[in-house]
Amino acid sequence: MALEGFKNRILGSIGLLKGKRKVDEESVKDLSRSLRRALLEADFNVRQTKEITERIERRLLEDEKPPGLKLETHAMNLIYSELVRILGPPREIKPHNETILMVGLYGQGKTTTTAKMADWWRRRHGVKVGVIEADVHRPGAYQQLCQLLEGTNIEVYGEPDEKNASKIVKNGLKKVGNSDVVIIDTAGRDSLDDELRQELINIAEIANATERFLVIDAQVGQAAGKVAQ
Ligand SMILES: Nc1nc2c(ncn2[C@@H]2O[C@H](COP(=O)(O)OP(=O)(O)OP(=O)(O)O)[C@@H](O)[C@H]2O)c(=O)[nH]1
Ligand SMILES: [Mg+2]
Repeated sequence: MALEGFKNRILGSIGLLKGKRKVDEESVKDLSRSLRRALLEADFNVRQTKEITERIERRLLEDEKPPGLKLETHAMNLIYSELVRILGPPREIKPHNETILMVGLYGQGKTTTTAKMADWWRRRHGVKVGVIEADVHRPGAYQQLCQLLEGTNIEVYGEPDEKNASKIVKNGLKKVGNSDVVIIDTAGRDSLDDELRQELINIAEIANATERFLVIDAQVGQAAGKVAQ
């Protein structure tokens, strides 16, 4: 697994500080070099890699290590906070009157994420969640979603024999639209072709979604930018 490799490379970089009680410039440079290699191998952008490693170098040398914390743990916290920082600030989504449209390329995890999020909201916030399966291309998509949500009281709306996704969304909203959170799963393709694009535009119009979630495999690397565009 590429992500497993990335994790091990980061742990290996931090391991360079093992046994040290204070940072010195040389070990910080070693760590930075090792980390840079790990990020580039994980297909991070070159400019971003430079920025991250320079910030970590600087913070390791300048930030005060909290007392009682091992140097390695301190470095791990710094790396974690820098990686999270590039994701941007978090945004809370209130589980009330939300309609979420799941989009993305073929086989990226849209249906699985739809089910996971639906069940998460139900358990975490105790709100009513309804899901609509609007993928008319993947055989068995409706059954897949039903199976993933088996044993929960989440209502899954689908019309396995209907070929018009917009129609399913329209009917689905009538059926489960009064839920606190409605999640709509859509079809994916190898690349966004015009037909799918139009289908998505139509669905988006009908769904009037409050959020659109783009689902991308975590191993996709820099190609994610193109998909998002
Ligand atoms: N390891 C891992 N596998 C996942 C994850 N999410 C989904 N998968 C697997 O990836 C495969 C595709 O997941 P789906 O949820 O069917 O993807 P999709 O985007 O709905 O696919 P299409 O409907 O065919 O476009 C399945 O075998 C899932 O079990 C995840 O977070 N981690
Ligand atoms: Mg799917």
